[in-house]
Amino acid sequence: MSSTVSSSPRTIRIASRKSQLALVQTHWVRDELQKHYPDWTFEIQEMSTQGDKILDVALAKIGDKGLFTKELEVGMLKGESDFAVHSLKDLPTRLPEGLMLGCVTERENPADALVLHEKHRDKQLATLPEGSVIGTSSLRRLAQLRHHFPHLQFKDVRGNLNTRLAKLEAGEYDALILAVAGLQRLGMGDRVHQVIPAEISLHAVGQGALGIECRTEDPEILSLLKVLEHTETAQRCYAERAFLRELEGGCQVPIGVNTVIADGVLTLTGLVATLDGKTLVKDVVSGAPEEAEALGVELAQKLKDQGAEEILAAIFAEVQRS
Ligand code: DPM
Repeated sequence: MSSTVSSSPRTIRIASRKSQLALVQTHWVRDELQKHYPDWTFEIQEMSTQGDKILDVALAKIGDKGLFTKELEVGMLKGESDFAVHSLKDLPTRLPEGLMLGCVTERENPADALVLHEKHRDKQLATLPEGSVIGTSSLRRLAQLRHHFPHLQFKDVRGNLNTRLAKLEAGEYDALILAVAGLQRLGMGDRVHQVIPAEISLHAVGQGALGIECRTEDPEILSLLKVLEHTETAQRCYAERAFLRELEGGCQVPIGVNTVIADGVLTLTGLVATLDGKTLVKDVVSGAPEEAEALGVELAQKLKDQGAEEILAAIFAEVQRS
């Protein structure tokens, strides 16, 4: 396969955030590429982003304009690195001029997980005691879980996975909601007490997949990355991202999705919710996986027809005020 890359071996610089999860993901990408291109050299450049530094402000309030990606993007545009590895769900749907999503890797379980405090270990969302405090800073998780479990309370939580788990152990929360994929990649899959089904909570756009961002005008890097592309995941994620882009939603909005490809048909489910969980606008489209982006746009239009834009505008105003 390395025949697609024409020039002689050189040194490739990969930009990554410094968090433990980001580094596990970037090392995986590096190791896979090294297997395909044994004569090339791959170096990892570790960086902090704004999102890693600001830990005392609710995520929803900071907004989403490349919170976890901007510093990496600036480095690529200056030619200091060749590509950047992200959790796809943290990559904005509109990228800076000159950069593109060059590769989407095979997705892990995209669902969310319930992680309980030891004292609740036999419980599930439905059976947690009245008033239990659930830690999440995702408006998407908050809105959908409030809808199904009005007996629970929700409280913001920030910081990396280990910080969050320490806060859970210290008793600040009765449970956390975290992505199954992140826990699994860090070897903490055994902390998952309940995988939350799609009927209860739709996952975030791109959740569970890695997105590799690179320069638009860099065909050599683009063809190098193609060995890691997973076509089905990419089609699903292109549909999800087109849906989110069309709703002008950043990553910090109560928008959830689910995608399935079966018998050559891509089915995309999407939802927009109010923060009190009282209104969920949800619909489904399906069609050819090759038409992924058009399906995303079609679903966004269906939800707009049902009032999605008004819901999102009201939430934006509310978050800015609070
Ligand atoms: C985004 C959200 C969260 C992350 C919002 C959402 C979760 C924030 C929170 C856009 N990015 O999901 O509705 O609950 O406080 C993030 C995680 C991963 C990538 C961690 C997680 C790992 C999983 C993956 C943070 N970004 O969601 O538990 O690769 O998809």
